[in-house]
Amino acid sequence: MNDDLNGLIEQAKRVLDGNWLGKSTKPSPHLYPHQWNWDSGFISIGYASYNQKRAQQELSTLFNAQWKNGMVPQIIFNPDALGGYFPEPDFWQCERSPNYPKGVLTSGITMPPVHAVAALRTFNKATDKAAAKGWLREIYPKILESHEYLYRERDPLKEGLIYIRHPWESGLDNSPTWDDPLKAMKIDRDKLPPYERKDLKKGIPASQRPTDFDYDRYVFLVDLFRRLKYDEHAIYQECPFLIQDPLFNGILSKADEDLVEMGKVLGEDTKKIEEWHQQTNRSIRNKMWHELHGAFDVFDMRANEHVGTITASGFLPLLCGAPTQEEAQIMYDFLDSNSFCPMHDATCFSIPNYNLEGDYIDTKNYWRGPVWINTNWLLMDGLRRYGFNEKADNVKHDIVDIVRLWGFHEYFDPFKEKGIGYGTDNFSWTSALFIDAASELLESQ
Ligand code: 9WN
Repeated sequence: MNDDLNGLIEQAKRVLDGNWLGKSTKPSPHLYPHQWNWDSGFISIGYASYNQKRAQQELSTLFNAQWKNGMVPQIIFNPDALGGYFPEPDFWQCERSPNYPKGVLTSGITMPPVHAVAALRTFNKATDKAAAKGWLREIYPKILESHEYLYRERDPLKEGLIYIRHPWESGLDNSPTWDDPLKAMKIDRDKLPPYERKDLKKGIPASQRPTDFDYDRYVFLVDLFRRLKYDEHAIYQECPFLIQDPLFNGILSKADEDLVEMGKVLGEDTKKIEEWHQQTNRSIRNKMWHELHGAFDVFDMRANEHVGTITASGFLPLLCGAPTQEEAQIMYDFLDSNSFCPMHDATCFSIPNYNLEGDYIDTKNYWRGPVWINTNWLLMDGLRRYGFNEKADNVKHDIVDIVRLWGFHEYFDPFKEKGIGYGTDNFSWTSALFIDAASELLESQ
């Protein structure tokens, strides 16, 4: 078993080497040929356990593309790989914004802010602490600025809750949660700018990707942003998709906590960040708790109501300590039920991204039911925070086993009998987080 795991860790490192672009890592060889925001966070967590220099470089390269208003873009385009993905810089037209940074090519939206979590982990794993502290001093103010951007520009009600304005910002593009908000958007297909999907030309079945209905709405939103020159105030007035998401806010609040830790290492005043964390936790608890479902739910700011479609994202606030112990227990009972694959059930892997008994379950379609390693890695920490250690260990073992059995895929079928991974192969965050989880397992033996 140990030989097996050591061999697989070496294989995972080779996947990351293959996706290494010189200063950052692309998510996969063909489907995603550029640098992605939260992917880089997860990738650096993998590097942190064996290559401190790369872990730092991954995050530093991402923050070199930070916008002047502090936003960390969703994609930093690789100029040598243009033409293989949609949408690319010619479509985003981000130069219309006065905030667009010089010398880089980026998209005009952001993603869940995992970077403080990744940076703290990178620092904590460093053996040469003095050198790592030098890097921390450089990255800390940049991550702080990115949180400032979110609280300043994306929290109009000053609740400590950030809204996302595009499903791509959630990182969970076609989650069933977005179905109703996307359906409620009134768009005129004839007025959409012409576009061609590239994702369906990479050998992945269309049934495992978002639909054309989804893409029309993704494109509508990008077109709106560029017409509004990426002005956040104007976007807030006009954007039909404005969502407060428990995954995004749960990660932000955890990242606040880790930013405070980083600030303390550097002797900085962290009072403001502590207040952000407290307020975000309070508001997640007060505004996002769904009594009926026993989990946190997305709040649609346009419809002014909960969406009511619970996915595994509804458990993410365990990570930042938002729920009370009593609420956490209610969530746990739901999470460890047939809905999300209970422990000791030999037929499935935990934790599928969407309720296995839900109305829209599709276990091979992207964010509509498969198991994803990144969200599970975060949930593992959330479970541990509330003392659900056996379940956390179960999630860790499943991360390792699913990769051992089916390889470094992007996402996986939750049912063991299917025996299959989906999406692209040689996926970077699957490899990186496998390295992290498998190394910890080996160390604990
Ligand atoms: C759009 C890169 C990204 C991930 C997202 C995942 C997918 C992109 C796409 O790939 O989204 O951002 O083109 O489908 O949904 O979480 O960051 O791996």
